[in-house]
Amino acid sequence: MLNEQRIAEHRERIARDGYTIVEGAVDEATRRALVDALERVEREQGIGFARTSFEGRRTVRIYNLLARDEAFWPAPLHDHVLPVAEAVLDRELLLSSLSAITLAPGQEAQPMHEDTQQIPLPRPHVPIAINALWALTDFTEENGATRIVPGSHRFDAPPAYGGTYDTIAAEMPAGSVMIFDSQLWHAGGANRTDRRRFALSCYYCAGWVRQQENLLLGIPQETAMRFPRRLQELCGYSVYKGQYGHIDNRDPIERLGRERARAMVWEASDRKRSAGADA
Ligand SMILES: O=C(O)CCC(=O)C(=O)O
Repeated sequence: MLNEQRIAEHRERIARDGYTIVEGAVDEATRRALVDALERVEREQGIGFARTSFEGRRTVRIYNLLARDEAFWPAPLHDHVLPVAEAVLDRELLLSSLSAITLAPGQEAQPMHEDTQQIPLPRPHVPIAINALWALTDFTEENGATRIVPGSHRFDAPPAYGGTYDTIAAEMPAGSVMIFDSQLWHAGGANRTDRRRFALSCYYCAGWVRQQENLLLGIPQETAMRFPRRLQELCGYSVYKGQYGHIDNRDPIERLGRERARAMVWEASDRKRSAGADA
């Protein structure tokens, strides 16, 4: 668990450089279990290489991980990562997607991009999404460590697709997590080794931004019912500021058999007003 000071330091680094690295976030048993689960899901569900140059034709991408194996459920709740994302966005953030990115030998460098460049907001803007890239094997220059342009989250434009830029490799030991503002220019590196580079991408967005994966439809309701409450909220069984995401004026978490977290904004403001009148 990170203390308040460490959380503030990571938040400040993200504001200044666009990214921070939490070393030693994932213990060895968890790291090993996640790699095993990825290999199992890939094998049992017959998942092969992606089919586009962006996703990587020698990269195995596994989307919608929460629906595929319970081993992935704790990841979005990790106490060295979620508090940092909450500090940047706010506690009402959502999980935008949870996927795996496994670079095989021979994978070429990915086109430089930023993760929210499809969103038509003038840059730079307030952080609207935070990506947490979990290094499940060492990330090295040789095996395709993510290439980044430090400070680029403050540039007034995204990179030209496929452009060449001065970058550094975000090298980090296995078990580290790089947390970054979605506006940071970045791309997967080229894997010139003979081993695979395993990573999880645990991507969060502000509670008022559309999620990248449609988790409410992609995860069967009977699976979501078994999640811890906080994971249900992160997936979208929650109402941002008591207003965005309600169903007929009710909290969607009630569909999972839980008590609502709080009143909708309209009810809450009436209550506030009558409390004021009574005072
Ligand atoms: O694999 C990586 O290091 C980064 C991948 C990435 O940025 C993406 O697919 O959006």
